[in-house]
Amino acid sequence: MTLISFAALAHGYMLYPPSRALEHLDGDKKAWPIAGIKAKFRREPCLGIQQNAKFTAVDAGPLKLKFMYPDGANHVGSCTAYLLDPLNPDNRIMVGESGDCARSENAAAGTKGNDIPSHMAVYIPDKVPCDPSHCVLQWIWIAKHKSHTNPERFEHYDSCADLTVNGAMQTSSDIKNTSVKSSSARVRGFAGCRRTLS
Ligand SMILES: [Cu+2]
Repeated sequence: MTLISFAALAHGYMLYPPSRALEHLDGDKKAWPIAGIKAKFRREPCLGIQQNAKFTAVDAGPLKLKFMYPDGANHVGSCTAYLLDPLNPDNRIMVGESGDCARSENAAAGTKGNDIPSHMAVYIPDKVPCDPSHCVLQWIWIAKHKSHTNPERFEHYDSCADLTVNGAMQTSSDIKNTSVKSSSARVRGFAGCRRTLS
């Protein structure tokens, strides 16, 4: 194993919809993990970052998230996307899931120094847990270090993008119970809540 990305300071981030970190954080920091690595190499979770100056307008329906994985994208791992209410982030629904959102356009790991693009399909419903004039799309990536000296080490990432959802209406609280259940299942073993997007 020679392609070890151990010292890389950039890892992965959401390009579209443009994330808060992309807009407000300097340089590589937008791609840093939020957990699973020494404090000096991680950034704050995206819900704590200043919101986007301009919200991205999207339509209810299919949406393609785009990502960039700097430095060869040598991490793999599952990705989940949520739509949430920025005024009460516990009000959230899962809008998509991918077994490995870093590898949709490049099956193998890239070369150190190269940036690897990737994408993931989500579905924005027409009933949303937020005021459609301001929702947040949160992407969460649990990434494993394939060629690291400790292959069981996971790094946690997130990206938040502020959205306006056209053609949607806000729903009431019954959505909340569903989302709490699915998120605890995910934390237990990443095996819960297999919502299929067709
Ligand atoms: Cu990393």
